[in-house]
Amino acid sequence: MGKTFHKILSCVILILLCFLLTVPRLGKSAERNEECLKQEVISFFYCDYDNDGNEELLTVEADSLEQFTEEGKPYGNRICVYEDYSFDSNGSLIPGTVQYTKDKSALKPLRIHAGDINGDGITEIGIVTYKMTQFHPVMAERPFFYAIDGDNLVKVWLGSRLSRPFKDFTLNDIDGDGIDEIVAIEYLEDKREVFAVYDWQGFGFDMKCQSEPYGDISFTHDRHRKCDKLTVLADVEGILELSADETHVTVKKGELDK
Ligand SMILES: [Ca+2]
Ligand SMILES: [Ca+2]
Ligand SMILES: [Ca+2]
Repeated sequence: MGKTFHKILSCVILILLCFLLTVPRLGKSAERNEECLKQEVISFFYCDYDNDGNEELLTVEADSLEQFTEEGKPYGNRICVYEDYSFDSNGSLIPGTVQYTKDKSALKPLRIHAGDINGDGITEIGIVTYKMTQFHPVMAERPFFYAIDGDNLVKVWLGSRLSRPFKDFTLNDIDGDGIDEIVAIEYLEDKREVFAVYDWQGFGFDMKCQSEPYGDISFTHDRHRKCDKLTVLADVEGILELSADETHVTVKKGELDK
Protein backbone atom coordinates (compact mmCIF):
# COMPACT_ATOMS: atom_id res chain seq x y z
CA MET A 1 0.00 0.00 0.00
CA GLY A 2 2.80 2.39 1.08
CA LYS A 3 4.89 1.64 -2.02
CA THR A 4 1.87 2.13 -4.31
CA PHE A 5 1.08 5.47 -2.65
CA HIS A 6 4.67 6.67 -3.05
CA LYS A 7 4.68 5.59 -6.73
CA ILE A 8 1.45 7.53 -7.38
CA LEU A 9 2.82 10.56 -5.49
CA SER A 10 6.06 10.45 -7.51
CA CYS A 11 4.09 10.28 -10.77
CA VAL A 12 1.92 13.25 -9.76
CA ILE A 13 5.00 15.33 -8.83
CA LEU A 14 6.71 14.34 -12.11
CA ILE A 15 3.66 15.32 -14.15
CA LEU A 16 3.42 18.65 -12.30
CA LEU A 17 7.13 19.35 -12.89
CA CYS A 18 6.77 18.55 -16.61
CA PHE A 19 3.75 20.85 -16.83
CA LEU A 20 5.51 23.73 -15.11
CA LEU A 21 8.62 23.36 -17.27
CA THR A 22 6.74 23.18 -20.57
CA VAL A 23 4.16 25.94 -20.04
CA PRO A 24 5.62 29.16 -21.49
CA ARG A 25 6.05 31.95 -18.99
CA LEU A 26 3.72 34.91 -19.50
CA GLY A 27 5.47 37.99 -20.83
CA LYS A 28 4.68 41.43 -19.44
CA SER A 29 2.21 42.15 -22.22
CA ALA A 30 0.44 38.82 -21.73
CA GLU A 31 0.24 39.44 -17.98
CA ARG A 32 -1.35 42.79 -18.67
CA ASN A 33 -3.81 41.16 -21.06
CA GLU A 34 -4.76 38.62 -18.40
CA GLU A 35 -5.19 41.42 -15.87
CA CYS A 36 -7.44 43.51 -18.12
CA LEU A 37 -9.47 40.86 -19.87
CA LYS A 38 -10.77 39.30 -16.66
CA GLN A 39 -12.61 42.55 -16.03
CA GLU A 40 -15.84 44.02 -17.30
CA VAL A 41 -15.75 46.87 -19.82
CA ILE A 42 -17.77 49.79 -18.44
CA SER A 43 -16.96 52.32 -21.16
CA PHE A 44 -14.90 52.37 -24.35
CA PHE A 45 -13.71 54.87 -26.94
CA TYR A 46 -11.82 54.46 -30.22
CA CYS A 47 -9.13 56.97 -31.15
CA ASP A 48 -5.58 57.31 -32.45
CA TYR A 49 -4.45 58.98 -29.25
CA ASP A 50 -0.71 58.85 -30.12
CA ASN A 51 -1.12 60.04 -33.73
CA ASP A 52 0.69 57.03 -35.24
CA GLY A 53 -2.05 56.37 -37.81
CA ASN A 54 -3.48 53.37 -35.93
CA GLU A 55 -6.63 53.58 -33.86
CA GLU A 56 -6.41 52.38 -30.27
CA LEU A 57 -9.16 51.23 -27.96
CA LEU A 58 -9.50 53.03 -24.60
CA THR A 59 -11.54 51.35 -21.88
CA VAL A 60 -12.75 51.74 -18.33
CA GLU A 61 -12.91 48.27 -16.80
CA ALA A 62 -14.35 47.02 -13.53
CA ASP A 63 -13.55 44.13 -11.22
CA SER A 64 -17.28 43.49 -10.99
CA LEU A 65 -20.54 44.97 -12.23
CA GLU A 66 -21.73 45.62 -8.69
CA GLN A 67 -20.29 49.10 -8.20
CA PHE A 68 -22.77 51.91 -8.76
CA THR A 69 -23.11 55.63 -8.17
CA GLU A 70 -26.10 56.93 -6.22
CA GLU A 71 -27.76 57.50 -9.61
CA GLY A 72 -27.28 53.82 -10.46
CA LYS A 73 -24.46 54.21 -12.99
CA PRO A 74 -21.75 51.50 -12.91
CA TYR A 75 -18.17 52.63 -12.30
CA GLY A 76 -14.88 50.86 -12.84
CA ASN A 77 -11.40 50.35 -11.41
CA ARG A 78 -8.94 50.49 -14.26
CA ILE A 79 -8.04 52.47 -17.38
CA CYS A 80 -6.70 50.36 -20.25
CA VAL A 81 -5.41 51.18 -23.73
CA TYR A 82 -5.30 48.39 -26.33
CA GLU A 83 -3.20 48.51 -29.48
CA ASP A 84 -5.91 46.73 -31.43
CA TYR A 85 -9.35 45.22 -31.14
CA SER A 86 -11.78 43.02 -33.04
CA PHE A 87 -15.37 41.82 -32.91
CA ASP A 88 -16.78 38.33 -32.48
CA SER A 89 -19.57 36.87 -34.64
CA ASN A 90 -22.16 38.51 -32.36
CA GLY A 91 -20.58 41.91 -32.86
CA SER A 92 -19.20 42.00 -29.32
CA LEU A 93 -16.02 43.99 -28.83
CA ILE A 94 -12.86 41.94 -28.18
CA PRO A 95 -9.94 44.00 -26.85
CA GLY A 96 -6.54 43.05 -28.32
CA THR A 97 -3.03 43.61 -27.00
CA VAL A 98 -2.80 45.83 -23.94
CA GLN A 99 -0.54 48.82 -24.41
CA TYR A 100 -1.26 50.50 -21.11
CA THR A 101 -3.18 49.78 -17.92
CA LYS A 102 -3.54 51.78 -14.72
CA ASP A 103 -5.49 51.12 -11.53
CA LYS A 104 -7.68 54.17 -10.93
CA SER A 105 -10.11 52.68 -8.40
CA ALA A 106 -9.89 55.82 -6.26
CA LEU A 107 -11.38 57.87 -9.09
CA LYS A 108 -14.38 55.58 -9.55
CA PRO A 109 -14.19 56.09 -13.35
CA LEU A 110 -17.52 55.99 -15.18
CA ARG A 111 -16.66 56.88 -18.74
CA ILE A 112 -13.69 57.45 -21.03
CA HIS A 113 -13.31 59.59 -24.12
CA ALA A 114 -10.57 61.66 -25.75
CA GLY A 115 -9.77 64.85 -27.61
CA ASP A 116 -7.24 67.63 -27.95
CA ILE A 117 -8.67 70.06 -25.41
CA ASN A 118 -5.81 72.58 -25.40
CA GLY A 119 -4.73 72.62 -29.06
CA ASP A 120 -1.17 71.35 -28.49
CA GLY A 121 -1.65 68.48 -30.96
CA ILE A 122 -1.57 65.88 -28.17
CA THR A 123 -4.74 63.95 -27.43
CA GLU A 124 -5.91 64.14 -23.83
CA ILE A 125 -7.78 61.27 -22.21
CA GLY A 126 -11.02 62.42 -20.60
CA ILE A 127 -12.24 60.40 -17.63
CA VAL A 128 -15.59 61.06 -15.99
CA THR A 129 -14.95 60.33 -12.33
CA TYR A 130 -17.26 59.98 -9.34
CA LYS A 131 -15.73 61.53 -6.25
CA MET A 132 -15.62 64.34 -3.71
CA THR A 133 -13.25 67.28 -4.01
CA GLN A 134 -11.81 69.54 -1.32
CA PHE A 135 -14.04 72.47 -2.29
CA HIS A 136 -17.14 70.45 -3.19
CA PRO A 137 -17.34 67.62 -0.63
CA VAL A 138 -20.19 65.63 -2.12
CA MET A 139 -20.02 62.62 -4.40
CA ALA A 140 -20.52 63.89 -7.96
CA GLU A 141 -19.41 63.25 -11.53
CA ARG A 142 -16.35 65.31 -12.43
CA PRO A 143 -14.48 65.84 -15.72
CA PHE A 144 -10.79 64.92 -15.39
CA PHE A 145 -8.27 65.08 -18.23
CA TYR A 146 -4.89 63.37 -18.53
CA ALA A 147 -2.16 62.87 -21.11
CA ILE A 148 -0.58 59.42 -21.40
CA ASP A 149 3.21 59.68 -21.03
CA GLY A 150 4.82 56.25 -21.10
CA ASP A 151 3.40 54.41 -18.09
CA ASN A 152 2.05 57.55 -16.46
CA LEU A 153 -1.22 59.41 -16.64
CA VAL A 154 -0.15 63.05 -16.42
CA LYS A 155 -2.76 65.44 -15.05
CA VAL A 156 -3.85 68.14 -17.50
CA TRP A 157 -7.01 69.42 -15.82
CA LEU A 158 -8.99 67.91 -12.96
CA GLY A 159 -12.32 69.71 -13.07
CA SER A 160 -14.22 70.01 -9.84
CA ARG A 161 -17.35 70.79 -11.81
CA LEU A 162 -18.73 72.86 -14.66
CA SER A 163 -20.74 76.08 -14.21
CA ARG A 164 -23.90 74.18 -13.29
CA PRO A 165 -24.85 70.61 -12.52
CA PHE A 166 -24.53 68.67 -15.76
CA LYS A 167 -26.51 65.82 -17.25
CA ASP A 168 -23.89 64.80 -19.81
CA PHE A 169 -20.96 66.21 -21.74
CA THR A 170 -18.86 65.36 -24.76
CA LEU A 171 -15.74 66.66 -26.53
CA ASN A 172 -16.09 68.16 -29.99
CA ASP A 173 -14.54 70.88 -32.12
CA ILE A 174 -17.92 72.54 -32.34
CA ASP A 175 -16.58 75.89 -33.63
CA GLY A 176 -14.16 74.41 -36.19
CA ASP A 177 -10.94 75.97 -34.84
CA GLY A 178 -9.12 72.63 -34.58
CA ILE A 179 -9.42 72.43 -30.78
CA ASP A 180 -12.01 70.36 -28.95
CA GLU A 181 -14.44 72.08 -26.64
CA ILE A 182 -16.41 70.60 -23.77
CA VAL A 183 -20.04 70.58 -24.88
CA ALA A 184 -22.26 69.96 -21.88
CA ILE A 185 -25.95 69.53 -21.22
CA GLU A 186 -26.57 71.44 -18.00
CA TYR A 187 -29.52 72.01 -15.69
CA LEU A 188 -30.87 75.50 -15.07
CA GLU A 189 -32.34 76.31 -11.67
CA ASP A 190 -35.86 75.86 -13.09
CA LYS A 191 -34.81 72.32 -14.18
CA ARG A 192 -34.83 73.19 -17.90
CA GLU A 193 -31.72 72.11 -19.82
CA VAL A 194 -29.22 74.00 -22.01
CA PHE A 195 -26.19 73.21 -24.14
CA ALA A 196 -23.12 74.97 -22.78
CA VAL A 197 -19.78 75.23 -24.64
CA TYR A 198 -16.47 75.53 -22.74
CA ASP A 199 -13.15 76.64 -24.26
CA TRP A 200 -9.68 75.94 -22.87
CA GLN A 201 -8.19 79.16 -21.46
CA GLY A 202 -4.62 78.12 -20.64
CA PHE A 203 -5.24 76.76 -17.16
CA GLY A 204 -8.83 75.54 -17.32
CA PHE A 205 -12.13 75.90 -19.11
CA ASP A 206 -14.39 78.95 -19.39
CA MET A 207 -17.94 78.82 -20.69
CA LYS A 208 -18.14 80.89 -23.86
CA CYS A 209 -21.75 80.39 -24.97
CA GLN A 210 -24.91 78.46 -24.37
CA SER A 211 -28.13 77.55 -26.20
CA GLU A 212 -31.72 78.45 -25.52
CA PRO A 213 -33.29 76.33 -22.78
CA TYR A 214 -35.12 73.10 -23.58
CA GLY A 215 -37.23 70.71 -21.54
CA ASP A 216 -35.21 67.57 -22.23
CA ILE A 217 -32.11 67.19 -24.38
CA SER A 218 -29.64 64.42 -25.08
CA PHE A 219 -26.74 63.60 -27.41
CA THR A 220 -27.46 61.14 -30.20
CA HIS A 221 -24.09 60.97 -32.01
CA ASP A 222 -21.80 57.92 -31.71
CA ARG A 223 -20.35 58.29 -28.21
CA HIS A 224 -17.54 55.79 -28.86
CA ARG A 225 -15.51 57.89 -31.27
CA LYS A 226 -14.93 61.48 -32.24
CA CYS A 227 -17.65 62.85 -34.55
CA ASP A 228 -17.56 65.56 -37.20
CA LYS A 229 -21.05 66.72 -36.32
CA LEU A 230 -22.76 66.70 -32.97
CA THR A 231 -26.33 65.46 -33.23
CA VAL A 232 -28.84 65.84 -30.46
CA LEU A 233 -32.45 65.37 -29.49
CA ALA A 234 -34.07 68.41 -27.94
CA ASP A 235 -37.64 68.04 -26.74
CA VAL A 236 -39.70 66.61 -29.64
CA GLU A 237 -37.95 68.32 -32.54
CA GLY A 238 -36.25 65.20 -33.91
CA ILE A 239 -32.54 64.86 -34.71
CA LEU A 240 -30.80 68.23 -34.58
CA GLU A 241 -27.26 69.37 -35.31
CA LEU A 242 -25.28 71.49 -32.93
CA SER A 243 -22.72 74.14 -33.88
CA ALA A 244 -21.29 77.21 -32.19
CA ASP A 245 -19.38 80.43 -32.72
CA GLU A 246 -17.91 82.74 -30.10
CA THR A 247 -21.26 83.84 -28.72
CA HIS A 248 -23.99 81.44 -29.83
CA VAL A 249 -24.86 77.78 -29.84
CA THR A 250 -26.90 77.00 -32.96
CA VAL A 251 -29.33 74.10 -32.97
CA LYS A 252 -30.73 73.28 -36.42
CA LYS A 253 -32.50 70.41 -38.16
CA GLY A 254 -30.08 67.55 -38.73
CA GLU A 255 -29.44 65.53 -41.90
CA LEU A 256 -30.99 62.43 -40.38
CA ASP A 257 -34.33 64.19 -40.10
CA LYS A 258 -34.56 65.55 -43.67
CA1 LIG B 1 -2.34 55.15 -32.44
CA1 LIG C 1 -3.81 68.46 -26.11
CA1 LIG D 1 -12.91 74.26 -31.30
